[in-house]
Amino acid sequence: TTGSPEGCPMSSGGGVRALLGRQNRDWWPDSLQLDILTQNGASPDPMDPDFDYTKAFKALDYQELKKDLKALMTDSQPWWPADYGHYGPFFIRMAWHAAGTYRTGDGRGGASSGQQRFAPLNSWPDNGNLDKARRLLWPIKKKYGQHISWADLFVLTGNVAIESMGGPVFGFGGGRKDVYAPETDVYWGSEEQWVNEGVATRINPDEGKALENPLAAIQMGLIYVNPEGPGGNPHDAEGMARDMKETFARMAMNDEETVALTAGGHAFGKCHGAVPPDQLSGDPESGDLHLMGFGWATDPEQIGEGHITTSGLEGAWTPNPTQWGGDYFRLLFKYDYELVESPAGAKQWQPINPDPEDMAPDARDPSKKVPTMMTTADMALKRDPDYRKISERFRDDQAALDDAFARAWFKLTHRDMGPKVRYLGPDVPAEDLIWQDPVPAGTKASDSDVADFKAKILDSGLSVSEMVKAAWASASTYRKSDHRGGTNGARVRLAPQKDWKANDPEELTKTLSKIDELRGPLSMADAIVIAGSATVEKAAQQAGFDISVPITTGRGDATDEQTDAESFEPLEPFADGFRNYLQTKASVKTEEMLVDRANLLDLSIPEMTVLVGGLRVLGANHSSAPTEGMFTDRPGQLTNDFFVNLLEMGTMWEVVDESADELFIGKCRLKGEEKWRATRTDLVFGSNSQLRAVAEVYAEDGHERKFVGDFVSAWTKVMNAGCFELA
Ligand code: HEB
Repeated sequence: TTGSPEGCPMSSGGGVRALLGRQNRDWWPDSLQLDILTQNGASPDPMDPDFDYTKAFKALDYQELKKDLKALMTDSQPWWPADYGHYGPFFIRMAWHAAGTYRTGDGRGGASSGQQRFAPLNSWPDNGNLDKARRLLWPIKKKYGQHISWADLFVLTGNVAIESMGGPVFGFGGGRKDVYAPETDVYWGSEEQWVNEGVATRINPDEGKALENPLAAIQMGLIYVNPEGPGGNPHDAEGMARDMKETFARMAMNDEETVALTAGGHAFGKCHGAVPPDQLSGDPESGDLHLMGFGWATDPEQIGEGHITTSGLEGAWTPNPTQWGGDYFRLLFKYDYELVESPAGAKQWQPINPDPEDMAPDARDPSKKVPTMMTTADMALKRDPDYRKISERFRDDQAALDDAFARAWFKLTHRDMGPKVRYLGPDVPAEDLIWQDPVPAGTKASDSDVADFKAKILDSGLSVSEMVKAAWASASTYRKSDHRGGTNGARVRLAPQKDWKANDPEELTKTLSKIDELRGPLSMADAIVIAGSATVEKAAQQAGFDISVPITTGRGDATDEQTDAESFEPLEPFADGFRNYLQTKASVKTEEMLVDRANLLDLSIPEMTVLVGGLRVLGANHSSAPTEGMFTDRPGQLTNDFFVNLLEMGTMWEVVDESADELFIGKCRLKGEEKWRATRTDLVFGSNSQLRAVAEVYAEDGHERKFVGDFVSAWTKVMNAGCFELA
C-alpha cells in the first residue's frame, strides 16, 4: 500500500473502507442501544426545544464559577485523592484530551460538544481515568446547571487549573453547546484493536504507510502519539519526532506550538503506572452496572495510596508538579537520561544521578522523594534538531515560553469554535488571531442597492450555470465541524480557494470579475450570494414558479493578510457530489463522500436530495462532468426533471468502465439509444432505497412547487452557513 494522495480527505493506504470505520456498536456490541428511541426524528436532547445556550451562558455568574473551580482544585476527595493535594494537572489533561481530538482534515473532533462524556472517547485507552476528572466536576456542573455546558466546563476548568498553579493563560471563550448523544459522524479509524491491544502504528515508512486522512492520532485510542515511542519503540528518536510533527500538524500546530504545549503541559502533574494494567477492570462503556460508568477500576485502598495506573508510565517531570516554571527544560537539558521500566512495565526515561533537589515529591507523601521522568515523546524535544532549537530558546527565555504556551493552549482549546463572534464571556481576548479566520464587519445593503445589482447581474451575460457555480464555490466550503469556510469573507476570490480545481478556476475568475465590476457598494461576499440567488429566482420563474429567494446581506470581505492560506488547504474538496466533481477515485465510495459533505454542510437527507436535483438542472456541474446528471431538455430552469427522468422506467443504465465504476450511460430500454450520462452521485438517488423514497416525493405530480420551495430553502441555508453575524 502507499500513502494517502495529497489533499485527499478520504484516502487510506489503498483498499475500500466504510466511511465511518469502526463505530461504537462494533466496539461495544452489548451496550444498551438507545437509537431505537431516536428513530422517527425524536431528539435525545432533554433541553427545551427553544433552549438558547448563549442566553443561558450570559446569565452565568462567571466569576463565582471560577472561584468554585479554584476551590475544587485543592478539595481532595477520598474516592480519588488529588496528587500533591492539587487536581490542577489532572484537569489540564482532561481539557487537553477534550480539545486534542480536533483534526484539520475535516474539522471534526475537538472540545466543542462535550464528546468526552460519550463512547468511544470516554473509553479510549488514552483517556484513562478522565472519567474520575469529570465526576469530580459534577457538583459544580450541577450547581450551575444550564448556564455552563460540560463542553465549556472542560475547557474552563483547564484554564483555571493553569492559572491556579501560576501558569499563563491567554483567555477563554464560552459557547460550546452540549449534545446528548455520541457523535456518529466522526471517522476514528477502521482498526479492530486498541493501542493497548497492540494495534499497528499508522505511520510506517518501511511499509510505505502514511497517516490516513483525516486521522490525527498514531494508533487507535490515542489522542496523538504513543508516549513510549513509535509503536512502543523508545529507541526510534527520529520516528518519534516524525510522529509528533505529523500528528500535531493535523491539529493545526507547528513545531513551536508543539514544543510549548508539551513542555508547558508537562510542567504539571505526573504519569500513573504503579499497578500492572491487568489488575484494572474494563473501560467505562463496558463496565459493570454497579460501577456507574467508571472504568479502569482498582481496589479503593490502592487508589488511596496512590497506586494508580493510567498510561502505565510512572512519575513526574519536575520537582514542582503543581507550580508553573522552567524546571521541565532545566531538567531535560541538565541530565542525561537512561531507559527504565515503570512498575506497570512501560518504557520511560530517568535522569542519571539527579541532585536531591531535582527529585520529585511522592504524590501522596511530600516527605518522600522519587525520581523524575521523561516519556520518549518528551525526549524528542531534545533529541530532534528542530525541536531542540526551540526547546533551548524556551529554556533560556521563560517569558517566550509563557507567551507561546498561553497562545498555543488558547488555540488548542478554541480552534474548533469558528469565528470569534461565537465566543462568549468576559475573558474573550481582544486580539484577533489569524487562525480565527477573521473577517472585517460588513454592512447591511439597502434594498435599492440589492435590486440594482440584481438587475445588472441578470443582464450581464453571465449564464445561470456560471453564477450558481460561483455562489456554490463560495458557500460550500462551510463545515459545521469547526465552523470554518462559507460565503462570509469572500475568500473564494483569494488563494488558495480561487485556484482549486473543483472551482473551475478560469471560469470562476471570469465570473467573479464581472460580479466585482457590477457590485457597486455591496461587499464581494454579499454580491456573490446575490448573483447566485437572483439566478435561482429567475430560473424558478422561467419554470413557471413565482418565488423569491430570500437574501441577507452584511457579509464582509477578508484580505490576503487576514487569511492563513495554508490553513485553508484542508478545506479543498476532494470530491463534491453536488457539482459532480471527483478528483480521483478514493478508498471511500463517491456517494459516501457526498453524504459526508452534506453532513459538514449541516444538511438533512431531503435537503441534500433536493439540492443535488436542483443543481443538476441549473448546470452546476464541474467542467469534468459536463452533462452527467443533467436529466433535462430545458437546462437553466428550476424544474424537478432530474427526479422525474431518474425514476423513469424507460431508461436502462449501464456502467461505462467496470473497473472505475464511476460513469454510467442511460439508454432507451426499447430502442437502445443513449439518453443520459450519470455518475454514482446521480444514480444513488435511484438505487438507494431511502434516497429513492425521497426522490419519488420530488418527482411526484403535485410536488413541482414543493420541489422549488424546498430547493430555495436548502440553497438559502447553504448561502448563509457560517455567517454568524447575519441573524
Ligand atoms: Fe501529556 C500526562 C503523554 C502532550 C498535559 N501526558 C501525560 C501522561 C502521558 C502523557 C503518558 C501520563 C498520563 C497518566 O496519568 O498516566 N502528553 C503526552 C504525549 C504528548 C503529550 C505523548 C504529546 C507529545 N500533555 C501534552 C500536552 C499537554 C499535556 C500538549 C497540555 C498542554 N499531560 C499533561 C498533563 C499531564 C499529562 C497536565 C498530567 C496529568 C496528571 O497529573 O494527572
